[in-house]
Amino acid sequence: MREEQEAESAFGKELQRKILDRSAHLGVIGLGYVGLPLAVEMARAGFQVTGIDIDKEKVASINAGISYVLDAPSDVLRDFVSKGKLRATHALGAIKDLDSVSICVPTPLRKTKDPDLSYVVAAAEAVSNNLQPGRLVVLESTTYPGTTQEVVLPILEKSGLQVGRDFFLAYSPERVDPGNHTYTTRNIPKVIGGATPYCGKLAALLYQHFVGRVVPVSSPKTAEMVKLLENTFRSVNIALANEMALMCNTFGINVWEVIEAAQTKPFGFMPFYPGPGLGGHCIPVDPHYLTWKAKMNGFDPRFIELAAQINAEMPTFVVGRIAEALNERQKSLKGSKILGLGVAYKPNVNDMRESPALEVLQKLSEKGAIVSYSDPYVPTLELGNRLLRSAELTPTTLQSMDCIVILTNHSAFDYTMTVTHSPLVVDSRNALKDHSGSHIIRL
Ligand code: SAJ
Repeated sequence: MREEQEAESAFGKELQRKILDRSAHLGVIGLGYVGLPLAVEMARAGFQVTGIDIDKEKVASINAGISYVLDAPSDVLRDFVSKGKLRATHALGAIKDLDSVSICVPTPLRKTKDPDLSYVVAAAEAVSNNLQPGRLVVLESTTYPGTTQEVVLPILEKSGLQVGRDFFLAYSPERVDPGNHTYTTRNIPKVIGGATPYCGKLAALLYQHFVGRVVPVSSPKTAEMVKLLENTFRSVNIALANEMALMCNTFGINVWEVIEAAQTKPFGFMPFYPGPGLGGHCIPVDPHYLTWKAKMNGFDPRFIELAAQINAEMPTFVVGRIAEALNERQKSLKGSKILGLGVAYKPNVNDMRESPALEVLQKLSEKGAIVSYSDPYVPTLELGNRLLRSAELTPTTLQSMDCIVILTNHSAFDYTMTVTHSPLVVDSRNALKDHSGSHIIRL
């Protein structure tokens, strides 16, 4: 036993030395909104960094010092690239030379709403094929509890190397909030769970060089569950806000006024807001990873699934409110000209992934409405088999519509002009909280 422990510490000590003297060559697989800022922070901490991505355009862009990620500005990226501290490649063989690899690849859902780990498995296979003794592997992609130990670890041990002795494995959930300038990769606390205590120690030793605070937990599956709690917490609370909106609608109560007043409670309350549904690549997806695994373990996560159902109903509810409002004005949905104001999944971003605005516009179109949209962040939009272009927001455009529906409340919009020149506005985001008028219909 003593000898084996020595073997472990021999490889571990070598890695520790390289981390402490910053001679370690660090790698990041997946150079998106998580991986690229992480690679930049590693380079900023003084390490040699190699980013790996299958997208040759991303690789070329990085090596030209041109960033495509808001949170990793080009001037910062260019500085590290020009100094030779950061480079990108699509060659998986580069993994062989790396002392650590952080895996930051997508974990989407299949059409069946089941987890799609194909990117994680591909990355783990690539690491396994190039694994050398003394290496550290950290999975960062959001996934269900058990992925690191049940899926990734067996793949890595196909190399013949043993975790905790020959190589080291940990899970550390990404917590990036794209476009958030207050909380960044560098100052967001980082939860880390090692496949063995020593793995966790080594991963924490490395990460504390480029994140402000490391939060060690007892295992990878604990760390995986932490992230899913964080995002499922949002999903169920947004669902509560949405159900309150549906209820207030039957009571003739302004749900936004209720939430604003409830928010004056200085403790024990946190505001969430109703809307046209859940968008983005995290909140609509992550709870499905958790519920899928729970059901595999024979547990029925009724509450979380019900929340997802309520959120999924919101696009239909918004379409219903538009139909009611037009009907009050002796108009039908069919043939009415309806403009969607804001289509990105949340304010002031250009990200369309899972945006509920798409579903609202698609449903309106299917019911025969003549649909258009205006969003300064989204120049074109595929709706079914049509390609729409963002309309310029002018008084003439607004006056030519039968209804405007506010789906995403970008700060850039001129809401006074919208209220003044629109014949009817359905506001699903309380963007018009400072305006009044019988032609304003709130969720
Ligand atoms: N939404 C509501 N009502 C709310 C809050 C959000 O309808 O009260 C909608 C948004 O419009 C959007 C969706 O939910 O369509 C998701 O919004 P989000 O605010 O959760 O933003 P995301 O998807 O960018 O979530 C990310 C997450 N970050 C990570 O997973 C690392 C999440 O954990 C963050 O808490 C969140 O950003 C944040 O706080 O901004």
